[in-house]
Amino acid sequence: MPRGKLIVFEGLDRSGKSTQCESLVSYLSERGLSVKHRRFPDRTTPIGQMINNYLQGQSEQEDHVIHLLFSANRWEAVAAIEADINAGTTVVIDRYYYSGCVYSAAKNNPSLTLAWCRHPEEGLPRPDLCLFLDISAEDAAKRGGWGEERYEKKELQDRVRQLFTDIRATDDGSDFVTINAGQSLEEVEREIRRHAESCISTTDDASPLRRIQ
Ligand code: 2DT
Ligand code: MG
Repeated sequence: MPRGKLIVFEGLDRSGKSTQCESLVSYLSERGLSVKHRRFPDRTTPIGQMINNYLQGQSEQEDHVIHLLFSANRWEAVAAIEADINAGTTVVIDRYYYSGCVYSAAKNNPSLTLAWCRHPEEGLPRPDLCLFLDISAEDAAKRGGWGEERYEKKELQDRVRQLFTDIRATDDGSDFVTINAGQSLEEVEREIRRHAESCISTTDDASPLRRIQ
């Protein structure tokens, strides 16, 4: 049986990730593929609840500590993700380790560099495809604005967008596709489907899932 693929969505808050992620999952399921939808942070686990309290301003965490909790929240899901992929299920994830690196590095804490932030992510399954929904912080804010969560502020979102560019340049980057998220919902959807279909048909089934190195 061909293995499933690992497809992730990345982007700023309000870039349309969640909508497009759901749309892709329905589209692939309707085509008869076995698909599972996940999101990070996964707020349902005990670690995820700590992250949720922090994001909602109900608790404080030292910058390195919250960074490691976000990473731990991915590591606690790895066995299940790998089991799905090995069983032929494609896993589509709303945010992954790129968010993990860039949101922490955007805090401008001198001892929380992008390189430092990336270390705990090494060894995680590498996505077959990362769909980066690119939008400026200004345009994202026009979409009904951000909510009340901790990182939903223009200055931080501006740095996050720049860091997504930086990490793409220094990372492997072969899985990374930038999509102009300022287009209509239908245009964005069409591009995503095209990339996902090409990933599903071209990823060599004999090749195992790679790791983040
Ligand atoms: P959502 O808006 O998607 O629920 O995310 N974040 C996310 C991090 O700082 N590190 C991570 O590893 C991940 C996955 C991005 C909530 C916020 O959490 C940030 C926005
Ligand atoms: Mg959000």
